[in-house]
Amino acid sequence: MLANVKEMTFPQLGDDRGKLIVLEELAKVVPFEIKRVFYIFDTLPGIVRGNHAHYSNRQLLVCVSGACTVACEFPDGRTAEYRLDWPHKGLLLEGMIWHSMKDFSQQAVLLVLASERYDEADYVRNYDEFKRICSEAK
Ligand code: T46
Repeated sequence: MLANVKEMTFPQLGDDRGKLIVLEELAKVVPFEIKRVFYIFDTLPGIVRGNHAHYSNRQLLVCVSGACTVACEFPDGRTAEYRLDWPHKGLLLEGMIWHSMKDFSQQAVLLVLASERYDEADYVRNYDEFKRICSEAK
């Protein structure tokens, strides 16, 4: 069962006027065709978002302002947390990974590039269902 997380550091362009980062699809930085872009902002203190996995959708997460933590659980039960706190850091999530986003700072804007259009049927939102899918795939 595909489940891959990759921490990425994007090349920074720019000059003495300021910085610029380019997220281009396929061979350049983003390893999939980008079908959808959304961003999460105005998240209140203490709120945890996400709490789901995807069947097919691949996503690249970038906190373009502020910071947040992405907590992941993999099909084999391993867990890991990633702090996204710079616009040049990204987290690639591919495959069946239970993930949640938490500890949003004030002014945090989490940008998400997605490989698929929105489809609620691609979500596993029930944790027991996630564990069942993972154990059946063993
Ligand atoms: C993910 C994390 C990182 C849409 O109608 N279209 C969309 O493209 C999206 C992303 C959401 N929605 C609707 C579905 C819900 O009624 O917007 C509402 C909030 O979505 P959700 O509760 O899934 O939001 P998060 O912040 O928990 O999760 C989102 C993404 O849904 C998800 O793919 O991995 O960000």
